[in-house]
Amino acid sequence: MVADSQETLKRLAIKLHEIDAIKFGNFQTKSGLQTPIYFDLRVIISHPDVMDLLATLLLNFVDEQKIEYKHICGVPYTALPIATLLSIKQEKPMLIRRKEAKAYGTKKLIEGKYGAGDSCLIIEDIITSGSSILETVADLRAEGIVVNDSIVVIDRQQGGAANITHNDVRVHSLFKISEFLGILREANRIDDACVKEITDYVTNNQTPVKENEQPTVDRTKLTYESRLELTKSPIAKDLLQICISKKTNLCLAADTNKSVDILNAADAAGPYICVLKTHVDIIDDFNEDFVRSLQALAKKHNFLIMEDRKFADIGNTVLLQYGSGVFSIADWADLVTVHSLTGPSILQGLKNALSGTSANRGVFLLAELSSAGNLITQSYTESTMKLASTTADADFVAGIVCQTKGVVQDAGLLQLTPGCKIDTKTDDLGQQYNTPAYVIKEKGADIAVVGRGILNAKDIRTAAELYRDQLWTAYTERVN
Ligand code: BMP
Repeated sequence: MVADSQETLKRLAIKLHEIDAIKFGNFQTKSGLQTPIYFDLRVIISHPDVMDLLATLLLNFVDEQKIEYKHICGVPYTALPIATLLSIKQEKPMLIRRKEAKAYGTKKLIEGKYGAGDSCLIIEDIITSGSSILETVADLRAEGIVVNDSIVVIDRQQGGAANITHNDVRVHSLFKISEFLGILREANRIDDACVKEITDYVTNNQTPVKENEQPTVDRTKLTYESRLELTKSPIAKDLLQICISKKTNLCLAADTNKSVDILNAADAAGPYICVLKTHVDIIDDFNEDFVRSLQALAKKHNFLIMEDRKFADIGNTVLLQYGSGVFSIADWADLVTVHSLTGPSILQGLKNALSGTSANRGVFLLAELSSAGNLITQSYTESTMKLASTTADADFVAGIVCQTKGVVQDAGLLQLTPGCKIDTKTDDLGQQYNTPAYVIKEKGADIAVVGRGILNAKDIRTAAELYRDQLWTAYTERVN
């Protein structure tokens, strides 16, 4: 804090002592423990001058800490008036978290106007264990609201801040209890024995860090618009933008052997797809011209190109496979598919191949397969998801290829699901199909892959339009 603020901070500490917002003695906490110091900031509502002082301090504090946020939410109840003050001074809209959902009407837990993906700053008066802040964070996050920062007036230094940080929320405290005691001691309001008693109490009454208890947002209920803010991958953002602007969640698997057939399919289906997926190693006449023509069509119709390469080797080999060779995939494919089998090094290897590329690139990790009798186990799927959530290359992971709703919980990752056909259940080589509505609603796909359902139709354009319509309708019904 700058010198001016330091003086105001001291004034506030002394004022709080004067109005009995801090008491020394023997008190019982919410959890039944004895404490020699008790903060009751509720009393400040009876002292507009203290409220004003606090508001000024918080305003400066938010600016100094350079905290960026769209909404502000006080932890009920004591922090509600404090949040209101800041909301008015900063001209930022408030949110209120109800302690219980209403039994009637909207049944909403969060009051106020917001969208999923919006950021929110939390305000709290005191932290001890951090659990009250975390309850509020949990309810906000369940609505898709992004919570990265919290401000507390007083941190009792009993482990609450570590608990909150552990849940990915930064804690900015106006006072730590030690600073607070220092100010009161300097003003001769308390003696050394009191400072020692409280310091010992704090040291001996620490809350252990609880394991991450974040609830998961139901990704499948969120719109593509709201997911834009939640993804860490720039290419996933690009893809979502395309889905939104073209109203399509259809990926065409252009699995034919002749480049001219792929280009014709791309031009015909182009207006209705968000991604065109290739297997370049099945093309008889693959060449540079084909790639440039496909890129031109991608530009014309605004879709991304995914090479379904299913990389599965050690880091160094995939680096070479991705960045060089006849196909030079990294040059032209916006997205590629990758098996997680090798572990984190496969992502590092692939990323290293991109050193000369400035365009957005990303991968879809395979967590499940659509073919009957495939050998992927539940534990492999879970390990794949763990890799996706813990990798240092999270900005590189656009999504997951899988078949089951619930595999992808992180709303920042896109679920791509192949095995979609309107009128057939299987082919004669183990492929398993489901209808567009089933793939989106029951399997939880964000994007469905359709190959032969479109390619073998009499008219590719009409078939692509039909699949697009059914998939998009299923998505709009899912989120409403
Ligand atoms: P089709 O709709 O014609 O069955 O094509 C499905 C496409 O999706 C193929 O390109 C296939 O390689 C791919 N795919 C799949 O079918 N199942 C998976 O689990 C993963 C895939 O990439």
